[in-house]
Amino acid sequence: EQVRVLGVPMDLGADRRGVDMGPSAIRYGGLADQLSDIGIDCIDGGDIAVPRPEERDPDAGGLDSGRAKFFRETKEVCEDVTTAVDATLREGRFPLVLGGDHSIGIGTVAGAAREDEELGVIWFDAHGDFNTPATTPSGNIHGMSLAAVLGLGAFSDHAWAHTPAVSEENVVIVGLRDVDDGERRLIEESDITAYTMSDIDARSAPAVVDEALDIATDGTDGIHVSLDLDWLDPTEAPGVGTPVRGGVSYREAHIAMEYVAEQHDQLRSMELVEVNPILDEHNRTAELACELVASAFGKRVL
Ligand code: DIR
Ligand code: MN
Ligand code: MN
Ligand code: MN
Repeated sequence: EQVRVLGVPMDLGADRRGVDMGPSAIRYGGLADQLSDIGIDCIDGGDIAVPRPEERDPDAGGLDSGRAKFFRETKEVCEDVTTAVDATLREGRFPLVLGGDHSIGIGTVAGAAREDEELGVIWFDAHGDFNTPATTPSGNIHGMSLAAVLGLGAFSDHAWAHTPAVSEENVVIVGLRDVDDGERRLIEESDITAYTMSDIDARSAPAVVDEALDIATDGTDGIHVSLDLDWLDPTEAPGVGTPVRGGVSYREAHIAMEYVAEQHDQLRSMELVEVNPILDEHNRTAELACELVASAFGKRVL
């Protein structure tokens, strides 16, 4: 199996500037070496072009109701991501997408989905990313990407965003601890499963991740793993756009990825998002992201 890396230096979906440097930081953090050390061949597909926010008007439109900054540009970038991920799968390669903010997940999931197949999704994140243009407090699409995938709110009118191959029953959020009010209602009304940090505290990370994998693989033809580095505690991953204290530990993150590796046959695509080297300490968040990828691809001590 060959992994194809796709960088998406996207920061139009988030306020904090610096996540556009995530793909560089992760490559510099040793991604290719981590993979080759465990015998996985890795080719680099380069970066997808992303417009600079300074050259665009965030409210130029494209959306009939509600608010979503850089909606048009996000659509353009996500369509390119979808095309690249889809082409990678058709070549028989594994797409590993490097963000960029989490708005790119809309494009990655759409590219990972196959016609007449069901796709499960595990979203490791401190946040729900379940706002819609009607509930968003920020207008930032990175806080709406999972809702977009499921076609909630105004996203239902936009085929580039909504991926019908993903059913709410096969979507799992793991590590939730920062949710907006409108978003909370949407999560509760939906059929997705959301494991909060309290669930992880009470039941352990392995128990929760084991169940998450069961849900995402139940009746599906493959799964997509979306890893927002703010899932981890900021003491381990300070270099993220929106850090929230109380996240998973270094060890919990590794065992979670080791459990993902055990379902490797089901794993179709993966993405690493929200790495922000400007806020980091000597690139340690990007380096940790590379280590976690290695665990997800089967790296073991013995
Ligand atoms: C917040 C922040 N819920 C929003 N979301 C973040 O703007 O919708 N997602 N940071 O990663
Ligand atoms: Mn996120
Ligand atoms: Mn997040
Ligand atoms: Mn749907």
